[in-house]
Amino acid sequence: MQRDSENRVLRTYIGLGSNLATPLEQLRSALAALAALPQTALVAQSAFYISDPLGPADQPRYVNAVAALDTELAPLQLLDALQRIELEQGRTRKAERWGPRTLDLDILLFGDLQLAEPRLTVPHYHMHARAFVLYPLAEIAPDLRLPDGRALTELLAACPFAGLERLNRSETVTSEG
Ligand code: A4P
Ligand code: MG
Repeated sequence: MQRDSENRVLRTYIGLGSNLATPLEQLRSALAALAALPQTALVAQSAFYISDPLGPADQPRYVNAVAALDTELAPLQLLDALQRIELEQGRTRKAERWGPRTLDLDILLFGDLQLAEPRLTVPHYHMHARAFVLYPLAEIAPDLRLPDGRALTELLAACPFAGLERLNRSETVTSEG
């Protein structure tokens, strides 16, 4: 069971991304699946953001969001659960790095833990420089600090909003990308 030094359940932040097979629906399903995880509560979710693809440019734009969970799962148990949700939503892993996907669920932060295990690096290795992670994260955790002490506000100041488009709650995306 994951508790901090004051015996509180740990807060973790999950990055959600999709650019295939009606991305907005993929993210909505994924949020429902996160809310249904055992020993876990979905406590906040950002708006959805359309973002230019990072990596190969010949792929649709992404929809991204960030969710906050309070969980008693261990980090690797949570990773297993996220990978099950990815598979249930049709994720196939291809050789191409940063290629298109129906659903990607990344553990951005897990309390104040810093992990470098073969299957899991936390904080997520590129989160500090990705607008499609930092802006949605700031919506739900504006005062956040990374385990190394850096404030989210500092990271945002160095990361332009360029290539991002925030959707209003009522907007829908009707086609891929
Ligand atoms: N892994 C290690 N640390 C973590 C973590 N913190 N969270 C391992 C989740 N997984 C973690 O991931 C490969 C392996 O990383 C997993 O088996 C796990 O054990 P993957 O999901 O199979 O592959 P991937 O996602 O293609 O690889 P990678 O390098 O994690 O890619 P990213 O960083 O997730 O980037 N552009 C836009 N606009 N929006 C996006 O969301 N996403 C990507 C993928 C590329 N371009 C994008 C977006
Ligand atoms: Mg990933």
